[in-house]
Amino acid sequence: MTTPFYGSDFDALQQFDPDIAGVLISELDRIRGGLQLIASENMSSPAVITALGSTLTNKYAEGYPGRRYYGGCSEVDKAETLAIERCKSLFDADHANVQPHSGASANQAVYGAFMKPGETILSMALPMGGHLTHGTKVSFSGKWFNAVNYGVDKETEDIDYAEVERLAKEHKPKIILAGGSAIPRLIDFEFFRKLADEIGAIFWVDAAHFIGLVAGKAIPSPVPYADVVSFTTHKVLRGPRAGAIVCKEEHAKAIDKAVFPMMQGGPQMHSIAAKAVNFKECATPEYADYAKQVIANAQQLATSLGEHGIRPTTGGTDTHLSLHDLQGIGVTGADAEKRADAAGIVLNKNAIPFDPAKPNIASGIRVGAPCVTTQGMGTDEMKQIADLIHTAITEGDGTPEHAAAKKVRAQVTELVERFPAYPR
Ligand code: DSN
Repeated sequence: MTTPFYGSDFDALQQFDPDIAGVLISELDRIRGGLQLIASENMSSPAVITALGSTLTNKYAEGYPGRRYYGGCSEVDKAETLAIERCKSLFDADHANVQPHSGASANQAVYGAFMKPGETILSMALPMGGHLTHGTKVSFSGKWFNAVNYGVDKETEDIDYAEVERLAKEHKPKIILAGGSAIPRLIDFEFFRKLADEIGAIFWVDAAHFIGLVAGKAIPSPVPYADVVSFTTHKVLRGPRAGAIVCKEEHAKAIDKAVFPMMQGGPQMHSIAAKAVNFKECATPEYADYAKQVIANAQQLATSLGEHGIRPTTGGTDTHLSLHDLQGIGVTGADAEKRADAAGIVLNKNAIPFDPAKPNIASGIRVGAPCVTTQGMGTDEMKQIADLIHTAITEGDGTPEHAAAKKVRAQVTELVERFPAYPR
């Protein structure tokens, strides 16, 4: 069959560059051959990947649709306009900017829109579940801005709302930020909105982790409450590896100027086209079912791991991920990650609240259900996966040759054959 589309010519790539072609094949084999439980990963659709592998990668289009600094933008303007309109409609937002290259770039633009160097932001501490770009000293955000951090309550392990309020009133930050990368529970957006109004701050939500659940109407949306919501498009949302921002109309100009020209140059038009495809996918009933199943699976996984003594912090999850304290079974996060990996289960070590261990060792693991749910697995499979994780991390030694790793790997293989990733 002939096609007017020019791209994704794998045979040509294989002929010209067998090294990189080999990497593409073996990465696909790796994805297909194991269980992917990294909470921030997913498996984007062939439609999204097709848009990514297109000639739109060639086009310079600095500016915005209808207002570009280059000629020849008629077609990419269509792609970006579709992405913007679909994004606004999906999240019922006043304004959308779909140009951020990543979550970190999106966050950079939010700082750029609202803050001057030296001003104060109130955000969640990284070891409590926050994110590098929320003011850590190693990131631009902590080098250029004054970050005051809140954490979680010692008893509930959920956001310490009393501390948030106390710090907000004491430090009067320019921005109050909610969101992070290891928060299993729903965030009380109404509380943050009221507090921000009380002290005259901007309320920003970094929804990168859970925005896919919002898109699928499986959890409440931050959009009606926040001044600005930044997110990535590749986590539960299942789009290309990139970022986006939605905001209230009054902030539209400031956000657009901060994304371009303040923080970025030419937008990645192939990625913007892939975002448009993804937003269309997310508006379907199938995606809504998927988002609900992600939560059901994450909850089952958290419960079943807890039954093995792998304690879920906060007692469980409302979202796509759970964070587990391994101290009860005497295994470090680093060892657990290595032992699971040796058995074909990919997850990550993670600091737990008030973690006594160093971050590169950690006392916990973070597990997420987006990938395995994309593969069609349900709660029965989550119970089995919890058993496999427990066996791998308590009996294995971190080598693939160990009997426990082999035993678990055989069951992982059987499971991924029944629920294949990217079916052939
Ligand atoms: N690194 C991502 C995560 O794994 O949560 C967040 O940026």
